[in-house]
Amino acid sequence: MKDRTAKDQPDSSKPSRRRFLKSGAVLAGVLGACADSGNVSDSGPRTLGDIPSPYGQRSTYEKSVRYTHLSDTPEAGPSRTPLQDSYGILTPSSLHFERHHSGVPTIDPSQHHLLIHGMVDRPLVFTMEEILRLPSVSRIHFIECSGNSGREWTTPEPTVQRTHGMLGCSEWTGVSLSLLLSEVGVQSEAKWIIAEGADGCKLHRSIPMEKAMDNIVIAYAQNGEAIRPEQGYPLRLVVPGWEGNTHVKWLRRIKAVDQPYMGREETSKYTDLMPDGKARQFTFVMEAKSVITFPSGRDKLPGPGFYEITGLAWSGRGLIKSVEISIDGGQSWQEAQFQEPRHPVALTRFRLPWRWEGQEVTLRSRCIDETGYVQPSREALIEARGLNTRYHYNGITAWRVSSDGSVQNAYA
Ligand SMILES: Nc1nc2c(c(=O)[nH]1)N[C@H]1C(S)=C(S)[C@@H](COP(=O)(O)O)O[C@H]1N2
Ligand SMILES: [Mo]
Repeated sequence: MKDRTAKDQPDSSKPSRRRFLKSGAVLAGVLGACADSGNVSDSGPRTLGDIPSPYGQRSTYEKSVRYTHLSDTPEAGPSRTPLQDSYGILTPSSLHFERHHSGVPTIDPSQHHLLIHGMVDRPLVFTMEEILRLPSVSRIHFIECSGNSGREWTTPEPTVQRTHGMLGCSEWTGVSLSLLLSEVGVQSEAKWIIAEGADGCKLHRSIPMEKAMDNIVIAYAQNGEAIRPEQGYPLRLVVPGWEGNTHVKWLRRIKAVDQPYMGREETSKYTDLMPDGKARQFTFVMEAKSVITFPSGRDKLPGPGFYEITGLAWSGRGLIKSVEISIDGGQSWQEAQFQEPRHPVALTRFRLPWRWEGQEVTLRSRCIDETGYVQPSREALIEARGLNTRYHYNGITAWRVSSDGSVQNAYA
């Protein structure tokens, strides 16, 4: 059985939960399949195990991995988080999706610098040692590539790792960008910053000064240790709630300027071509989205009985306020329970106990964020935005459970 803390327990005052408990013997299907304890032998050899090791490894029995589908330019290809195997809200750093435009550079932190210049009173160069001495902040935030779920517009994919895996959530630690900007003294004509990475393509993005002064973190740590090379070692931007591309990795330069640079990543890429032929630009915020991670595409339910439907919801605009689940093709919806505490602009775990009777069903999740924004259906999203773009897909996902227990993307 899973170990649950008191906080993690569903709120028993919720009517849906009460109804469910009243229906009785909910765990019968699961517990019936467990061997009775009389069959467990205690006569195995009493040998010594392994000695302590300097850096941890997971059990050799655990096989969950990032998914990659590499092209002719593998250094530019993404890898995807195995969301189907995820628990709770944090993504293990070793399984966090990767997206690089020119491969992962190897950077010696003793040689790395961060330059802040442009329209500022006192341009400064920081060494890593200096950055590590400054006041720090830690925050839990998701990062989602705006190309995540991009194939759901036209050619939906079979598994949740492939539909939603360009998504991760970590505890990020670093220095507030606003602190460094106040140290250098930003001039009043400076309306944007350009953030630049130290990788081969020197990836750069223009970010409005208002956001730069708000809540951006210059992060050097992820989940309690130094950021991994794939995630931007030794320094990256974390831009809460904004599309992944703005979270510039291997950060080496910030320039205060009076207008956006119109670089590749904000003109040719990461713009959204609308049905009328005009493109939306600087669509930074990742709108509310949710997906059921179990059961999900290519799972196979062993038979009728108890299951916990679970998944993730998130919004670039703050807290997730509610998640509803439909098991009847979108006709009726019931409230899921949250893992608490919830964090703004972070993955939020939801759960709903469910008894599958063995019939064909279609499972959907729909979230609402604290601004009142409701995750749209796939049909409504396509109606509003057309099919010209691959970015910012946040429509509802539907998983069809067939009577043999196999699960498929209902839109595939
Ligand atoms: N310097 C640099 N920063 C970068 C990129 C890059 O190629 N180079 N890719 C961006 C994109 S498109 C995304 S979605 C995120 C992915 O972050 P991750 O690889 O840590 O998951 O990093 C962004 N930052
Ligand atoms: Mo991205």
